[in-house]
Amino acid sequence: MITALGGGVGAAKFLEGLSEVIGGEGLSVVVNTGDDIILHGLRISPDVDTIIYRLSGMIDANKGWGVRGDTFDCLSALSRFGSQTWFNIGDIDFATHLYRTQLRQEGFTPSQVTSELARAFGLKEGITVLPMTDEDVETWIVTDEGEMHFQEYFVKRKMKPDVIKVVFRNIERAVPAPGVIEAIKLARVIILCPSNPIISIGPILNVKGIGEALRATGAKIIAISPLIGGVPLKGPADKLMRGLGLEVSSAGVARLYRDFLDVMVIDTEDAREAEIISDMGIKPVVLDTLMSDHSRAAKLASAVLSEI
Ligand code: FO1
Repeated sequence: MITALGGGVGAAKFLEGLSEVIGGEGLSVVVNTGDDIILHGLRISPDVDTIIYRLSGMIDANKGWGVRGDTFDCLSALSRFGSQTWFNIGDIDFATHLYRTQLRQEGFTPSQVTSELARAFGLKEGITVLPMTDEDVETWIVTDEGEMHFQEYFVKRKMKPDVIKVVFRNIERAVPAPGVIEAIKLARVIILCPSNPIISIGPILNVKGIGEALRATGAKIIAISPLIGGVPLKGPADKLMRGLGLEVSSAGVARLYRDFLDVMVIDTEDAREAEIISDMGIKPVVLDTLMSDHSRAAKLASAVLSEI
């Protein structure tokens, strides 16, 4: 069995490629839920939904999130009431949030809801999507302009404020969702997807017990850097790393994972960082990591698996 950890557009793209090359082998995906937000009274879980939409072939590939061909009538109708419309929720996407909220109100846990959504969207047998925890955790960014939810910093404020600190609210209460520790223990290989190390992988590693499980597992652990030429294709990884005083490079990402990481995949543009990674006791692997379409994502996934 393969277990992947991740969240965001890069992770979803990679997982689509991975799902094509694993044949009949099982795949468990542990997903960040720190990006979750309540808007219009609805529970939105962007990283879970982005992965489910991608693996079910429904993703809007241009944006990398949301549903292909979705319309935005509900959102524009909401603007009549003065509701906040900076977070672009499409009409089909709204249905997912309505259903999730309904199930949560009926007492179902985030993992039960996620498994129901994966079933409803027809995910391939053998693929299990697990939220990192059943607790409600929220990533907040402390900036020079005040503290704000990650989505407000990223989508509404377009990453303009300077980052001072990142806080995972309620993380102290979070325990791994059912199946997460087993997925880490029983895996043959664990892949940290090309995701933001601070706000996508960071919350997962901060859930009590997950770091210990990664250090204890017999599985080979391999990470793919989300940076190409030292910058992310999308999202604020560089701004967050810089704000937290970390070195913005693939070697800087490897350093964050060094206490459990066996292999670090970096892009050909960052090949000169291989030696620094090797000096950390981590095997560097240089590959073309640009996933401009799904055949390139599948090629990357296949190259990653051949390193095990
Ligand atoms: N990303 C944006 O850049 N702008 C949006 O308006 C936006 C809306 C949105 C709605 C539902 C959803 O599931 C994801 C959405 N995203 C949007 C993506 C999301 O902000 C990020 O990709 C992740 O949270 C980062 O991992």
